[in-house]
Amino acid sequence: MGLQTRLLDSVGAEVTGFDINAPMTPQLQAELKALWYEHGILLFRGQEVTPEKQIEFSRIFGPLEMHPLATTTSLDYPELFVLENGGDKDKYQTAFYKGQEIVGRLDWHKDLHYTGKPNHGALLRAVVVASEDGLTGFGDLQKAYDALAPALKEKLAGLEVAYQFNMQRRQMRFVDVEDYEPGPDSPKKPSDMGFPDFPDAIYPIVVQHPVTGANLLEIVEQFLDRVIDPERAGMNDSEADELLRELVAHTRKPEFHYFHEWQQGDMVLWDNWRAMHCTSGTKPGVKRLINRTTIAGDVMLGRQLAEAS
Ligand SMILES: O=C(O)CCC(=O)C(=O)O
Ligand SMILES: [Fe+2]
Repeated sequence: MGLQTRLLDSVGAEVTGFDINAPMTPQLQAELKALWYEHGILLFRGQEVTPEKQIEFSRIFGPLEMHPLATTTSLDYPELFVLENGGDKDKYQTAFYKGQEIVGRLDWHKDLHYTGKPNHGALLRAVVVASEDGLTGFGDLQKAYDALAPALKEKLAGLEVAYQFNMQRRQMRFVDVEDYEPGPDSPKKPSDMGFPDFPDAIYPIVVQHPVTGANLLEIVEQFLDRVIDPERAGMNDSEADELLRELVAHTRKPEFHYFHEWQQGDMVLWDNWRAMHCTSGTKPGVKRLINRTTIAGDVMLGRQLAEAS
């Protein structure tokens, strides 16, 4: 058969010559894994996927992680995490952006980043494609690092940042909250969503990818809070905030992004150590269903500051 790739807009690649129902020989598995590390984001189109096939295919990339929230996993397949818009959980995910009511929008993030041990990757498969909107965006933080000016790379070496887990978007320091209003049922504290609380997670601003060794810019705007001991680099707190604003603006550049518009039969696999992601959300009432499998992270990329009080 032979796999081919076609580069997506700026980052990631579409894999063609692939059929999820064909035998996964050891050679094919090795090729797929190599492409995942090479591109960070892989798109497969026109696939006939069952839950069993999705789970089996995802295991090529590593052991799967079960999500701790029973409410979001499939009853029949604990490995499947179900993301749904247009159902009875919409009210918890509804908010207002520039006066528009939107369900399920998520800022740039990495999954489980707030634990210091993000999962290694995930695979999304469209079960029901939204009639409009419902895009998933991916941002390549390896390309973002590579594109930094040499002097800035030097300044970042050895610096650390803290991420503060928070349910309230208004309290996140680096997301864009202008013209944002939470919905009446937006969660206020982790227990509203059945989540435990988490202590701050600390990361080097430049992390080395555990497998490829590539430098990654570990700046993800959701939960980003502060530089640790900025005086070590000769900065006061406001200069450190300014640096973070500059870095967040850098990660928002379209040249590091791919926004996926879903079609039936699509699967997207990403490396959650290397790439951040976000979702546009949908208008209220629009049906959208995605099944996610999660490849467990077996490496601490960051650390936890202390136990949550
Ligand atoms: O619904 C999506 O497009 C992706 C949601 C997400 O952030 C995730 O699956 O981790
Ligand atoms: Fe996510």
